[in-house]
Amino acid sequence: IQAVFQSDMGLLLEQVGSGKESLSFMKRRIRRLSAQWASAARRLDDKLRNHWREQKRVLVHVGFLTEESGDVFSPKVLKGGPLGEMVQWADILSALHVLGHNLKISVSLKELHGFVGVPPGRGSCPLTGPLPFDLIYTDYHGLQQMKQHMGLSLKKHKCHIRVIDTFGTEPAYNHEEYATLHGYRTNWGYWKLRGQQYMTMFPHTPDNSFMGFVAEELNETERLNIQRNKVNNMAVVYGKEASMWKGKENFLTILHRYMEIHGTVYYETQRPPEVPAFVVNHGLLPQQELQQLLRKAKVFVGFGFPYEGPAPLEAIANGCIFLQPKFDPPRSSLNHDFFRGKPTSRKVSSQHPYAEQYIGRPHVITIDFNNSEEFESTIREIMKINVKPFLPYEYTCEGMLQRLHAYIQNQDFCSPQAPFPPANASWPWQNSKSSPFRLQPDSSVLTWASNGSFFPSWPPLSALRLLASLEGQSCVEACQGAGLICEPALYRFINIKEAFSALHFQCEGVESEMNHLFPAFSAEHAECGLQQDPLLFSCAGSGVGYQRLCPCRDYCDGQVALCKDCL
Ligand code: U2F
Repeated sequence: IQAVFQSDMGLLLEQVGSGKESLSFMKRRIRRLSAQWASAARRLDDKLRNHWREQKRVLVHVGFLTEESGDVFSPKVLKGGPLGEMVQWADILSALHVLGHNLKISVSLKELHGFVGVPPGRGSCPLTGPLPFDLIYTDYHGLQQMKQHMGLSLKKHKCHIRVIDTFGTEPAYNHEEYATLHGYRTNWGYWKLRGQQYMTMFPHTPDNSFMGFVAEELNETERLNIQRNKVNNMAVVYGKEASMWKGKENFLTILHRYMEIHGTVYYETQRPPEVPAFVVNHGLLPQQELQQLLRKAKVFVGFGFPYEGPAPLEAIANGCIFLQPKFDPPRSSLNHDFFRGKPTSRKVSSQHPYAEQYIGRPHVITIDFNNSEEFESTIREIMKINVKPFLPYEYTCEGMLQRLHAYIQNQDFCSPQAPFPPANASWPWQNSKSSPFRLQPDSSVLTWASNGSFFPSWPPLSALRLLASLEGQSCVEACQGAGLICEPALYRFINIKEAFSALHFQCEGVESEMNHLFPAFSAEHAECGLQQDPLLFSCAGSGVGYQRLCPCRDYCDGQVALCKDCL
């Protein structure tokens, strides 16, 4: 069946159900953004004119909202607790619905049982017949529940699953035996899904797929009005929970010398002691009213927590400058409590690395907050500069629809992934002994010699750009350095001896090993290491003495998840 764009949200709102604050929050959001989704759908429909879009049977099981997982988020919706996750799930549901897929939603075990055909009751009764869904979107809690309640059959149906995973999961943590042997074991990882079955909130690591969410979009009149009505000396502080303000008196005092400070901190009866008297505290606001406040404010100030939430994008979209602290040294699961136990060793360089790296000045200013003079001079600078509202395309409704559409129609984790050459095979797909790579004129990057169209692959092989990292560098960094992005789906094409010779590495020996840094060249013994287990292909990761082989690709302006040949 062909999927048809759907702009009426009525059916979706019915399906979401009620009875929980979290569901009401999501429904309010779906309603509020419905016009924006509808016009995005029209635009994308125009662009995709001739594309056949297969309608998929989709189950969305939101594990963290189930009573069985403790549902710690719902009671905090009106009290300053995390809303980012709900923002994202509301947008995922909206996007799937608008794309016209056949959607079922579950927020309890009972509903899950109903949908996957397992009768409610005690014990686990494995699903034996075919899975009645093409795709299942869930989270780590939901995955656990499905394992318990679908029993062994989960293994059989694993390739249909997508895990919404805020901070991301790196391949070394995802591979159970490898993680256990090499110290990457956590409470979350070890499911042995393909890395790109995990979908993140920001494009954290290319090892995962970037799902994202959306922010409010403005029309031309609104943009002009915002720019006209900006209040130069008005600041909003990022942080809806009093604890996020703790110990910040110093900055607040400096900021207050120049600006009127507003906050949206939740409180019950009295002003929380962490929030000084000179701050205009509005209490936790509905999303819509927060937007109004951001439209007037000149600057949105982060004090270090929460990490990587949606609010800074909303602020920037409403014409604020986002001022945030740099983390030096960067924080990660290796050195910081909040990230400890998360299945990634990604280094978080500031409160919001996406804002820092993908948006940057003039919309985002990242500085050392320990330096009060720099903080103060930056405030003065901010009062002088004018910025326009800005929203990266990937965070617009059209951008999210385009990306999700591309994933749904192209990502396939169920078919066997040929070709994966055995360690000692030489270039196996052509009769010629010559290298499959060619150096493009004026470039240090190798590209695939033939057009590659005869290898089923998405992203297509034509997007592949091969390069070697510097010693001790990850492929994330190496590709970035060349203005490209690492593409794990293309590793299987470069895990061959010929890739080393194309890059002029002289291998004294070639070995094949389970090592998340491989394929890589080890300078010490001039050893070339090939990857033995495709599950360990990883863009993240670096090791002293290793120069890694990296499959990079280009990306569309404002849509890093998609290469230029991807659509
Ligand atoms: C992040 O979670 P948070 O929910 O704390 O992230 P924020 O960026 O603060 O805001 C999320 C939403 O809350 C809304 C605002 C944002 O869309 O419009 N909001 C509001 O409705 N009223 C207000 O007065 C203030 C904000 C992240 F998203 C999570 O994944 C992490 O778990 C968490 C911890 O790092 O940070």
